[in-house]
Amino acid sequence: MATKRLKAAGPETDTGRPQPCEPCDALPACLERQLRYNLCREESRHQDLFHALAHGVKEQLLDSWRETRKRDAAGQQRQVAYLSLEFLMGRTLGNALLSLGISDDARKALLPYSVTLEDLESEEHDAGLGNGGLGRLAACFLDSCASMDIAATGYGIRYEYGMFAQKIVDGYQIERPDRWLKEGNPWEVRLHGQAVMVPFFGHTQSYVDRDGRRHMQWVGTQDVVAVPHDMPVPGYRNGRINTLRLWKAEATDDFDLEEFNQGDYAEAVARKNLAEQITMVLYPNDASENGKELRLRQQYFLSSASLQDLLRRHCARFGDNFADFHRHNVIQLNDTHPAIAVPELMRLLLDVYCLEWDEAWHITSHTMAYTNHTLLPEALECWSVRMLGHMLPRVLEIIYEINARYLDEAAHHWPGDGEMLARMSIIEEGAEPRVRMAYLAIVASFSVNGVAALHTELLRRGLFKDFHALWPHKFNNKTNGVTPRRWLMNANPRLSALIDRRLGSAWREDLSRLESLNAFTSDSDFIHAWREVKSVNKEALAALVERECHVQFDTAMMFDVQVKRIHEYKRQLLNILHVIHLYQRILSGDTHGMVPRCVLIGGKAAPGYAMAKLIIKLAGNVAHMVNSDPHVTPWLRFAFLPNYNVSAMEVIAPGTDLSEQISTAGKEASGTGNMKFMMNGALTIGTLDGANIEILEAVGPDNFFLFGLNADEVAALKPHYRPDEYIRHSVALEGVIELIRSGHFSLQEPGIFDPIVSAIESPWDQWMTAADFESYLSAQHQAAALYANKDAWTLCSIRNTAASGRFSSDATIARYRDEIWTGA
Ligand code: B1N
Repeated sequence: MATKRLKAAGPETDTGRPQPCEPCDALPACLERQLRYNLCREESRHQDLFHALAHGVKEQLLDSWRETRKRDAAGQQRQVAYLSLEFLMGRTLGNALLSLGISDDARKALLPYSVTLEDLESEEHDAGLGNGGLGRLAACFLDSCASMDIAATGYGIRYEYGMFAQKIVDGYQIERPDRWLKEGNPWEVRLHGQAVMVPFFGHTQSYVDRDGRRHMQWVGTQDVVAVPHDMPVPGYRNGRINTLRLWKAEATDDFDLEEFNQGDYAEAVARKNLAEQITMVLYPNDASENGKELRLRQQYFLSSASLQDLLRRHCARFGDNFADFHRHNVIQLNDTHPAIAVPELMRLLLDVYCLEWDEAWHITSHTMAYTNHTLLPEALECWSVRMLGHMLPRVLEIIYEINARYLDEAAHHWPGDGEMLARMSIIEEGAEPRVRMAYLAIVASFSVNGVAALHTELLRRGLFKDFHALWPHKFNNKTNGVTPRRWLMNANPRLSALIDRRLGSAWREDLSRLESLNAFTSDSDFIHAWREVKSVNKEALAALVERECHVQFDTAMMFDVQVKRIHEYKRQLLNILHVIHLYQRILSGDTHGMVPRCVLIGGKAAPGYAMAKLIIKLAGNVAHMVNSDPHVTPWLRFAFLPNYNVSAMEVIAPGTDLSEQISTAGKEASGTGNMKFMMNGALTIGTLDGANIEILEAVGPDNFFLFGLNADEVAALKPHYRPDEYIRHSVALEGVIELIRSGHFSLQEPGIFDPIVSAIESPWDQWMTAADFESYLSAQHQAAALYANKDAWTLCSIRNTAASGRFSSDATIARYRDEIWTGA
């Protein structure tokens, strides 16, 4: 049998480590002991001190962590397994101290070492195990589950190399490997005793058991060991410590004996590498499919290891009785990336635990819930049948069986409609047949959700409309949210303290209470204090920009910011065109109605995405021209921030005045950066896309700069889009395009921006940059006019924070809990 169940786990602690400290008055002693006995250093670098403190804080967690595990193992709560190829956790220290309520103790403990807590916090490497919004959402959800006392486990991959580090050389993006583990990860606990085996390759065969029942088995497999590395996820001051379980791939010790005996010992050992490749690197593509064999191996590795873990826990409590498995467990699939878990759960129930098909299907289809995160066709995963048949032969057989049975059901609904059935089949037929992973996920899930109201509506009306006709009850919306612990309390302690002074601290447990801030909008002291906080936060952001971009931002100017992955649909280009337009106006002496601005763009391009990389180059070249002209800089400064990541955002969001959320309507499923900015009192300039629509609704049109076509208008315009007409009717756009075409920004490399000009002018430009340009300009004009009135702007800023409560991920998770996870 391929799937061996390894021996039961030993005690879940790091053996050989010093005993846990007494609660916090012992933190100083604990720190000293860590330095002396664990790190063996007396003279310490900041990095050593960080490790000592982190180990000390982890010790403080261990007891509660164990108790949480014990409580959940015996409890009645349905347990959530959140399966995701990405968890973009960022740093842990500040968040852990906040949740445990021991930040002040940590500060005190550091006094003898003449370093600040902030110094040490900045020593921690970001856990960059994700690309962007999808991975960060998983991290926010874990934080909310722990804080809301929900028994949830995150299951992911412990990539050796996380999201690449971005360097900018001569204006071009260069990718550098992110060896985030090189100095060790103080938070993780390796649990070799709970390793499981994941099978690959081999073939299937049938056999008849003693009772005459026919079964399938998967034999001749090459197995890879999955070793769990657990990270603590502390709840906010509630004693719960949940777990993020990250799997690392290792080779089995029993390598090929024959090879061994033939003297190929070294070869056999060297082959370990093949297995260990699986968890080597995160694929750096955001919102596009990877299609690589190694990526499928990662997906199956995560899915199989996590399911074996769940089944083992279930057996430890209920023996081989699976009838109630779905009442005790729910599996939330973070997009289709772990959707191979559907046939894998069937396989384990059928082949390992010997259930009948109907029972196994009942359990699987009452356990799985699927979240869709994008409508972009290039991101919809399809795996070649050939590849699946080779790598996971038994899994492919099960997919075919699921499809056959489901198509029978669909045929009852649409009798005789063969075309419809071909369209809805999990298998896409053709020269190279493929498995449509989204269809597989929908068929097997009791819940299918989108991530913002518009996005869910477009799923129902468009991409999944046939499935919606068949199973309307499965479809539901869960608008994204962000955790206020990281994104307000920890990132913006000054604003948090100001809010505490006015509202008391109850908002920290219930973010909807921020609405009470609206009562202070005629209190001039408060307005003044609010502006002061923003100003100090802008200084911190200006220092970051100075350090990383060597551009001076002036806090008296408006800080206008767009940070997110670089993608054509997000339209960083539209932002750059606006900068060029301002630049032209300033040079021509027309500054009427302008306010001085500092524009910041940051984000990574997928390494193979040439147009996104060219947009970065354009930003850099425009920034160079803008910043080196002393006639321009009193009005306009422009910087591209390299290596945008979670930690950078913790400085950026609090210091931003204007948040750019300017995607082509219908393309951004939700967005979550938009929520972080709003929470920190930025005003949004944005289209009617994703969660922007709900932000606008929450804060009101007077506190939001709306522009552009809506999703229906974009769809209607598509067949007759004529950008040349928009350009002809816009003096501003014509001027901007001519300036780029003239080579003004590419004197060293003539013609390099031709593809950008062609894209804007193309009738096939899906992102319709030209169509929205004039409307964007007038929204920017309104933003400038409001900014000129400091008090009016500050009032809007307060109203944005006040209305941000509904975008707490606690509110989102409450709905997942009440509408998806409770029941069965
Ligand atoms: O998921 C976020 C949303 O807020 C964003 O609007 C959405 O673009 C993002 C393949 C993706 N959708 N799809 C991905 C990531 C990695 C990958 O390999 C697709 N990311 C999103 C959270 O809901």
